[in-house]
Amino acid sequence: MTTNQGVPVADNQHSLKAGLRGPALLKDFILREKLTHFDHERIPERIVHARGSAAHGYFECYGPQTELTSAAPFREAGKITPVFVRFSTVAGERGSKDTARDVRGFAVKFYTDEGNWDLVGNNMPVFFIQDAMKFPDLVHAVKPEPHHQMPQAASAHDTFWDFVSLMPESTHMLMWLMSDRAIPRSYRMMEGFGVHTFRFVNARHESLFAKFHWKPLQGTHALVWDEAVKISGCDPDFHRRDLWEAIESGAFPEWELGVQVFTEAEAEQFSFDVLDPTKLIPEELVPVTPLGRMVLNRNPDNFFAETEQVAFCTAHVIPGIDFSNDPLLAGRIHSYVDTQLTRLGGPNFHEIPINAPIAPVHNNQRDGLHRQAIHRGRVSYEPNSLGGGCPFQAGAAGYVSFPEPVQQDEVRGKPEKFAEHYNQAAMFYNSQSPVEKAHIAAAFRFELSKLTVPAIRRRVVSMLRNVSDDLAAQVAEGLGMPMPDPMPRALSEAPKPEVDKSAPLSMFARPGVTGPASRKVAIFVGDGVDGNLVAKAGDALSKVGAVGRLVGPRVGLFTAKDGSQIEADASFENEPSVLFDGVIIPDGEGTAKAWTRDGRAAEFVKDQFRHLKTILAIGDSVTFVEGAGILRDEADPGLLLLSEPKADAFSLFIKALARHRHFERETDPPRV
Ligand code: HDD
Repeated sequence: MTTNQGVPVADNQHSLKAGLRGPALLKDFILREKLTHFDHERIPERIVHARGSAAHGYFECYGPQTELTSAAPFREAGKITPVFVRFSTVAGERGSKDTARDVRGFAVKFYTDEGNWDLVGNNMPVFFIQDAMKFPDLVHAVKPEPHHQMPQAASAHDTFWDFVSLMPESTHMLMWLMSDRAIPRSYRMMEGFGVHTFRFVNARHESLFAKFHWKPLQGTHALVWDEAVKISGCDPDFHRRDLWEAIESGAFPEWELGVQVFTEAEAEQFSFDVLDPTKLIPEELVPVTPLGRMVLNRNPDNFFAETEQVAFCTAHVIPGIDFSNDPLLAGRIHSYVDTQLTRLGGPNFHEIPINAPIAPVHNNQRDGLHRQAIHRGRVSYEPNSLGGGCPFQAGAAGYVSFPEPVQQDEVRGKPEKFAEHYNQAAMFYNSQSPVEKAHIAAAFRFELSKLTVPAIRRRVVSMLRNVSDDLAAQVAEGLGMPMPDPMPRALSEAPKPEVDKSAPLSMFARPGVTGPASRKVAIFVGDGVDGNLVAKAGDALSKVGAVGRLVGPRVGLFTAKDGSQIEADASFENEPSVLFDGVIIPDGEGTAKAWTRDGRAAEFVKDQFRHLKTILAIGDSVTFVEGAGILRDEADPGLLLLSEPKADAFSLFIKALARHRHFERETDPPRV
């Protein structure tokens, strides 16, 4: 052990004192260095997206896309570009819970051989506002209210709904936020979107518009709200842990990157404006072209050095990628560097290892706080002759902005199509399955029930009347209020949308291909349990890549029916039901009796049932499950109550587990 000056430390346990019981001495440079450094360990957290988790990986190109773009990652089949990806919630502080109802950030840094490209997106393809001018207001409204700093990591409060109900352009995004997209099961099970329209530019400087999509191989899956609330208490790190454990265990999460490409002329024909970030382009209108796949295969070595210090920025583009005139994007191009100057303490944060490009850096920028590079020689200007003219400009081989003609009056305002706010909100709602629609209504009911100002509730429901009277009526009923009149529309005649319903907008459109792999299953254990069944259950799960954990009334050793010892990994107390995707309750007379007397065991299976998970109970355990109020229902494929240990018990369980949840079972209010 040494000091920061490299001096060996003899004793790291005791400060220097004048005698064993005497006063500590100011000249103790070792103590002072240690405390001073510690005092400065925290840096400001991100103003938004403070809570996040990240991983390393790579992007692999499917094939050359040089007709579309000269961007380095898309030049040839099999080309590998390293990436670092940070997922986040938006509103909560750095230590807040993972499972809040919120948008999730999906930020990807591509370390390409022509510099870093950051695709700083979200798990929703649209945004709340159309202009960066409104961003500080939006964030002030959603953050904890300034007089008492409540609530943390939640949009269910007056100021958020006050703002958005006065901002009809947020209607479409509110539909996404109230949908199950806002409570993902895992970061691995979310889509990602670049949101804005970007430009692809090819080597001939021809440009097409581009919208980016990340599609998860794991499928898009969500929590249910009651589960999300309970997870916040028992594991606020739920998503962080899930990502970490999946990567550690080799279940590397994977996404396909695709792009919607279209011409400016096509864009002009659309009923909406492609520069408006509150609108998406239905895949029926412009299909998604797959470009390659991204695999996350390495956890960071140090959270602070990598996940915390990483600095994403929409201005980080490479040759082949350019901006559109989306006014929200314009503000972002400024905002990210600006915030990082403060957050990372100066202009040299590009030298922090996680931010440093793998492409070499040569320029005449010098000095500044925390400069790491040691520039040699006397030349730091261009043009020069003393340095042999170096570094040279790259000319046409460098970044050349797309020469978009600009010939208009300077104005503050927006194009007419931006003023249509409800077509796509309605398209989103109409594209949802009945289950998803019910969850949207329940989410509005919950969020609005938390408001203290009835006028704000009325305003939101009046907004919803422009989306769906059916939805508005359900929300009004849930709040015990009469239906208000619809909110007046800005446009008397809305353009007719090309698409009323778009199948990919439902989460059910993408169940994924990895099935039960990486899903967590509790296997109940206790004294007298059938050890043979416990072992078989564990084997069956690991064969399909699912994770079985032995859960008992306490951790530690239990004696199975045949006298062998079984060690529980977790207890009903320290890993309750919400942390598992399914439960297997093996046979065992004594065990079933003990579980019947244990309220925590009953609560465990009730929550499994309520949260629509797969339950397998065998033999005596069936009595325990039924005693908890869960009645046999042959039509429920996720409720396997077997009086005998049938040979196909575990394969039936795994098949049911792969369905993620059994929504047929759901009632509002819940039955148990
Ligand atoms: Fe932003 C962070 C995504 C609009 C200003 N934003 C941030 C992060 C993500 C997004 C994923 C976290 C990156 C990380 O993990 O470090 N932001 C979006 C998306 C938007 C969006 C998809 C709309 C399409 N953002 C937006 C606007 C502004 C900002 C309009 C300001 C004008 N965003 C910021 C910021 C942050 C940030 C203040 C906070 C910390 C940071 O940048 O590094 O600059």
